[in-house]
Amino acid sequence: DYLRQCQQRIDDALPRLIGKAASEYAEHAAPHLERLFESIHYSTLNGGKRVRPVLVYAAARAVNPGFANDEALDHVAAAVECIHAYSLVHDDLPAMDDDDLRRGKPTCHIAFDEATAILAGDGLQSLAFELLASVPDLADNRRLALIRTLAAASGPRGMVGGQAIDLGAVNQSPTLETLEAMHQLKTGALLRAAVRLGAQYAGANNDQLRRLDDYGRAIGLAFQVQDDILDIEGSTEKLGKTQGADIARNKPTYPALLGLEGAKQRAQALFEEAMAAIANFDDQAQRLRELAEFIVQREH
Ligand code: GRG
Repeated sequence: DYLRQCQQRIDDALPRLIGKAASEYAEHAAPHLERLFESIHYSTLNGGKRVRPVLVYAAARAVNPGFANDEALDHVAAAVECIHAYSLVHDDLPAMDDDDLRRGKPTCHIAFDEATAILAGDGLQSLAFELLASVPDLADNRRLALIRTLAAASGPRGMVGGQAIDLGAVNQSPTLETLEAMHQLKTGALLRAAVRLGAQYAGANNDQLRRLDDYGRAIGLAFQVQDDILDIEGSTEKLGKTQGADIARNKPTYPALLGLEGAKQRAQALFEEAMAAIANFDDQAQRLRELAEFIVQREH
């Protein structure tokens, strides 16, 4: 129920927050600008589990439930989803994974064209930081901390760096350590940042931040392990993409290195690490516990 509630909340907030930017410019815009906004909407408002925004809401709630329902928190949740959407649009490009389908629909460069998809991703990235810079009623030092967290997690020391390692690893045989280092950055950094952003928004102290960071690191990696497992087991959602695409492209995966059972055990161990990290939080962290469970038990 909480997941659905938060998904609804971000699905309502995203068009409001991104649409605002579109309508601000559209009335003066040439058709090309409208096409750009259309591609941005197409890539952001087309479903998705919204795991990262839900983590933002749940982490804020764990630290201080008084902040969790703030409308301002929607800016933070939307910002992280914009970065996620941008990463998927660019990841699907011919120069990267060259995928035709995403969430069961044509990818952005198929529905529009490659140049538009590059711009949609670029635009979503900028929009994310515009959203953080304009979070209402927030002290400047806290706003700056949010911007730094998202920038570090999505840039070359985070997601972009992970993608670079991934590109370099195709047709190689990395060790488990290299695989984990890659995923910590590529997928893990943004999930971890989502937790941190919610916590920072709600004014977490250093001790809370450290524990939540440990939780975020563990579930960030668990998410990827589960993704690899689902890629092998072929969930219905994954049939939209080329099933087993990573394996077909000879990309390293957890089941390839650990076997399917070993990968499942790794996911379970990471789940337990996440739970231990927030063990001394009270009932307010219950949603984070449920989300950790969702991440390792999800079927798509
Ligand atoms: C191109 C800069 C750049 C980065 C790309 C995150 C990433 C880096 C690429 C995504 C590739 C991918 C499919 C990785 C597997 C794990 C993952 C992030 C899956 C997609 O996230 P979900 O399951 O997607 O949260 P939804 O559709 O639910 O939003």
